[in-house]
Amino acid sequence: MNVREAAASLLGTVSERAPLTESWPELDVDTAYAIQDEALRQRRARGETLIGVKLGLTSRAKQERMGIDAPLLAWLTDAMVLPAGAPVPPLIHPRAEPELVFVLGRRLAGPGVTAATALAAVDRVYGGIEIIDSRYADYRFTLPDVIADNASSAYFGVGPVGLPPSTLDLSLEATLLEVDGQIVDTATGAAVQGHPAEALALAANALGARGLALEPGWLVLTGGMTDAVPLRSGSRVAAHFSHLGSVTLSG
Ligand code: 0L1
Ligand code: MG
Repeated sequence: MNVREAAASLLGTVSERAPLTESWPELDVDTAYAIQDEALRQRRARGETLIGVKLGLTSRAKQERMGIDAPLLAWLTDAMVLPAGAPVPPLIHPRAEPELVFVLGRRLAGPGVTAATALAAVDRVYGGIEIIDSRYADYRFTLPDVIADNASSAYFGVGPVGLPPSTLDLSLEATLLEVDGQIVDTATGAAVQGHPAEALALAANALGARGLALEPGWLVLTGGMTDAVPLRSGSRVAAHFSHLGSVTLSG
């Protein structure tokens, strides 16, 4: 299998499959990002627009659950955005996680980006929910597998309140994650690399190493604050933020 075939095969997957590394054991992280980039190229060729990036595995809760201790990046397109309250389209085995979402006012290009310079490039911060849906059976994968799978990305919704980041302490911004009326988990922004601006700087520097940058107007999902929870059909998941309002999606 080559990069183009792997990207097409992942994009065409609609039910659980084996990890790429079972048949391609030498697949490395750089090649996995090349597969991710090729899948983005194929999605753009069919009409999707690139609108930003997401980070995954930026919190200890997520890293411990997935058994991988390295954050990773993936692409966001307009086809992944869900309006508030919207039903999540049928997926393989969706999970939901609350995230802090930046909208960039200025271009941010690594290397050398710090949390402070990253935050200065942010126009607004929002609360959000990401819906992940690994194409791999039981969410079992290696780091190259999950990178090639665009970090399990499926959909996301962004909340109604966007604030300039200077108006709140994002390390203290709290979320309550609710499923069908029960609070199932809580976290603050400090769960995301100590401060979500650290995750933003990480994204800018990682893209910089690949000759890329975060562009003005892009969204950046900074990573699940809590572990992800399964989203069952007919179920309703909400993330309530202390200053950024609430976001609700339905399975
Ligand atoms: O949870 C996973 O499927 C691992 C990839 C990272 C996804 C995320 O944190 O958004
Ligand atoms: Mg996420």
